[in-house]
Amino acid sequence: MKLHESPSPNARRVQVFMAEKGIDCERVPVDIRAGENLTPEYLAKNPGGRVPVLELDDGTFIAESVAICRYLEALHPEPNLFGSDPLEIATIEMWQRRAELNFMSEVAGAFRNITGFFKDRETCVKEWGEVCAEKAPKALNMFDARLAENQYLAGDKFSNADITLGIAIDFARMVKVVEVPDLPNLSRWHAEVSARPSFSAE
Ligand SMILES: N[C@@H](CCC(=O)N[C@@H](CS)C(=O)NCC(=O)O)C(=O)O
Repeated sequence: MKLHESPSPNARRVQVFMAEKGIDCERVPVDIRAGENLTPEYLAKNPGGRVPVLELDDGTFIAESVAICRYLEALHPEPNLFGSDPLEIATIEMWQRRAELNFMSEVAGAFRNITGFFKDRETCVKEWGEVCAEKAPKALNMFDARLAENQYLAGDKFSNADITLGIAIDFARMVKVVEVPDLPNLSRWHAEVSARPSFSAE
């Protein structure tokens, strides 16, 4: 098994997930800045042209960070990160999707459109980036309220939802295009998840 990756938030979601599970595999660096992910060779692995991609020993390719993590969870069910009973599975999925759709996607929209980081391959609209940058911090209030009553997003158990939001916040802080407000419950939770050894994994 090989993980095609780059220093990027979506690849990091798989890196942290694997570290939580104690899984390791060969890593294949992909230089997305130089457009290695857009070559015909790479597009044959993932027609979506993004990282990460997991290559299986039989030559199968799995793209999409959540699909990769679900595959790994099915192979290595413990520690469980996607839930183990119907309600827990749905709760983790709900918070995972909220983290991805309401915050991570907005941060990505702000980053891509304001900085023009990928302007060699897409049209960047600065005004749209600014709309995303304005929406992203507002979404954090929903997570802060949830974390006032719960240790983790899905309840008392660390899950894939925490990985998505934690990494999206780290990325927002790193690229500095989205303000991350200092909300008390979110800050308490972020300090806790950041202290997990998996959050330092590469
Ligand atoms: N939904 C995909 C998103 C993957 C994605 O957007 N990856 C970024 C890095 S974080 C990428 O490959 N960007 C290169 C590009 O846009 O050309 C997933 O979860 O894996």
